[in-house]
Amino acid sequence: MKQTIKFSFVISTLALILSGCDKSNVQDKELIKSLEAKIQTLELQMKESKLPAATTSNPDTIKPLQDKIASLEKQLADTNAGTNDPKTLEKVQKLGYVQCGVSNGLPGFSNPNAKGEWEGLDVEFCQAVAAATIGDKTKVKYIPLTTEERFTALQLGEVDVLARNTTWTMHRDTALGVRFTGVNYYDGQGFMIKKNLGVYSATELDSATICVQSGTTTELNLADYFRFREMKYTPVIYDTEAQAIEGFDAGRCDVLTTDQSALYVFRQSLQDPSGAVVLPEIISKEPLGPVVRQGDDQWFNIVRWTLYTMLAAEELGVSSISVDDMKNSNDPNIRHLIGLDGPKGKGLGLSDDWGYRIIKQVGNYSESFERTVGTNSPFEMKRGVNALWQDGGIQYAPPIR
Ligand SMILES: N[C@@H](CCC(=O)N[C@@H](CS)C(=O)NCC(=O)O)C(=O)O
Repeated sequence: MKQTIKFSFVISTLALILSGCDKSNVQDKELIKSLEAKIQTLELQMKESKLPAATTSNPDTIKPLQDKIASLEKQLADTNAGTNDPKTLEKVQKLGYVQCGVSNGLPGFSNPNAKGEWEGLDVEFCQAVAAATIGDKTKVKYIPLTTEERFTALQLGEVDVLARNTTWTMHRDTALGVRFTGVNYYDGQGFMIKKNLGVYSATELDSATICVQSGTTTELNLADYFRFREMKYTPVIYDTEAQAIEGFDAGRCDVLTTDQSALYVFRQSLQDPSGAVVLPEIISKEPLGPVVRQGDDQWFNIVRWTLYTMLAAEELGVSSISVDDMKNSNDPNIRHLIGLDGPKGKGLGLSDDWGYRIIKQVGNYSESFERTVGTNSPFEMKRGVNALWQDGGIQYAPPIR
């Protein structure tokens, strides 16, 4: 009884803080939503009387909530102090490098290799932006960011572009002072389980303990999925994916959930990869793409059309190897792509060969995909929906003309 009162007190205190936050025009409602999801889960557990007695007074349960509130308050203060520099291109060219926000380490997307060099699909996208704007793909400063830090870092100008397996959602695109420029990987949320759990479908996960990373769409989708199906689960929430994987590997949860591409990557880092399996269900849409600050249309256009240039180059069969020969091409689309004919670079504030530089130095989308996550990488991911529209996928670039 005493524990129930204490638990109710925690919930009502959190609710009070959250409603207070709402009134003060909080930008990051996403954090609030994740707190609300957590509260709902806790309430559900209490209602069902399934909450282990130790959990209510366990600081491990309360601490993540307190940390989230502190992080929310800091973001509020930071956002109010934040400035929106409308001249990102000028700043980047003056500095001589692009500040690119990446993950702390997600092999295939953004991860330092044995030599400490960053590599991956998102990393190559940062390099493409540097090739377009500075003329040298190596001129990138990689800034690793946690899921919780990423939007604040962008808002505050600590990074010029965020290329960090970040899902494009309406809330993020409209309420956080940031804008998504496109999708460089169409993903979806999945579940990985230990084989000995004897489960073959996500629909059998009632009462499971699930490791999940905080500040992600993953956490929110998880709460929705279980609530909608009237299933129960116990979340084990971590700040970084490394901790979540370790928790899963050490048996602190039955299930690990995140973007499905990442599950296949993480599976390889387990002590016994063959003892874990990724379930077939995809429970959400996770279109991952590069993000910029709101308020600088020129920079938004540069980042967006960098992605489209890589896609259009694949569509037109122009690669890092063939691009020099293509200077002799009579194909009007190729001539537009590499800046021989209009629209050239003026509208973006760049020199006319900006597209050529991206393709020559980094390559087209297919080259980058296969090298980092696809058939020429250890991950061997199929293009699937990330194939071009003409090959049965949904990747599509508007005309460059
Ligand atoms: N796409 C989701 C999830 C992003 C996410 O956090 N993914 C994890 C696992 S794929 C991650 O980036 N881990 C690496 C890290 O924490 O640095 C989102 O945007 O919220």
